[in-house]
Amino acid sequence: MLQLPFTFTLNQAAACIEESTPIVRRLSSLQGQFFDQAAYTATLAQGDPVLYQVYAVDRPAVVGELSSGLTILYPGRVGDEYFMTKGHFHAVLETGEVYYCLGGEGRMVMETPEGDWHVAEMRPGAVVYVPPRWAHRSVNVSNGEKLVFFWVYPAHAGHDYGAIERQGFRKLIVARDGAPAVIDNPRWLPPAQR
Ligand code: M6P
Ligand code: ZN
Repeated sequence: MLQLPFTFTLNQAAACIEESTPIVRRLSSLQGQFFDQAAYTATLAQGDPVLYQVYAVDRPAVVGELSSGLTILYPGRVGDEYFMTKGHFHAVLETGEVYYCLGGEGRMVMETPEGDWHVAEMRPGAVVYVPPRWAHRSVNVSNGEKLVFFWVYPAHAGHDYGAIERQGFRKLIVARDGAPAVIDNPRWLPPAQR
């Protein structure tokens, strides 16, 4: 069937896509992901804060289509660990993604199934290219600012949360002396030991 071109409005001042209703992810949906379990329980007990909102412009999950959208990741911490997205591999592993940072300061934590890892900086104007096979998670390391970024990926890629839900990413981003630092995740095991 003929696909018709269309336009949507990314409203940067309002940090939204005007035609889209956001998906809201709260702290409770990241159970087991923050390394300081006591801090997680304490933060959850004070209410279940919104960590991020995703304005998606979804397209049919077929080869050739592109889904895109805008994510707003709020500032905050659970213990020393900054607010972050769940993170995922693509269900179709051989698919990549592009992220264009519009506001705030963040890190993109990435890793492959073999355990290679990379941390990229996100700041306004930075475009992070996530190659096929790399899981990705965004982290807001700013001091009270929203991290805002636009993303595009192949619409048939899908999301695979399993491996990340089980043991998280190899690296964590935490505050050390007021600045973001990359540390090892003690729960992470190399592929041969899983
Ligand atoms: C990005 C995109 C989306 C994704 C969203 C939230 O902006 O990659 O596809 O859904 O982040 O991340 P997650 O699904 O890991 O919670
Ligand atoms: Zn993705």
